[in-house]
Amino acid sequence: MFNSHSAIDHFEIIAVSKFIEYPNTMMIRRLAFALFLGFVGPAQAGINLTATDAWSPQAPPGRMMAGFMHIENHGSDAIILTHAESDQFGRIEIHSMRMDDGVMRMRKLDALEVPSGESVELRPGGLHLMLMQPQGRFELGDRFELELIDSADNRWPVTLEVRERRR
Ligand SMILES: [Cu+2]
Repeated sequence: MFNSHSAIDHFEIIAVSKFIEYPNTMMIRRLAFALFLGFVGPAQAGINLTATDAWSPQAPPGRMMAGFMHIENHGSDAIILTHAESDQFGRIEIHSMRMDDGVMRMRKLDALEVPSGESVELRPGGLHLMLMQPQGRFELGDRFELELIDSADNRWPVTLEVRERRR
């Protein structure tokens, strides 16, 4: 339902829904202003993660796919991502990749820390999401959603776009 929006829109929507319960019109007004500016400023301590430029290289139908994105922690606390979930995939893991005797090897990470104020790059040849057991076919330009999940079970929806595999 948010397909026409960029991934960052989702975070703003989630961030607002977390704070909107407070019966504090000042805070709501401040949030509305932050939204107008396009970001939620440091006035809100705590949890504020964004994932931008999220994409997945096109893969043959039924094969595992990879997810790449730029993740940034704007909050005051470190965030420890543990995995992701999507109704489009049976299972999603966080993987690292390294050269071992001339062979690229992937390893499942149980924790990927994004320190406060820092960012982490998921990119070809490096850290990535391993999207296992795809439930459907994905064509170039298709979009699908997943949720990044941290050790406290906070969830951040991300929309990934299927793009051409980079050479
Ligand atoms: Cu992998």
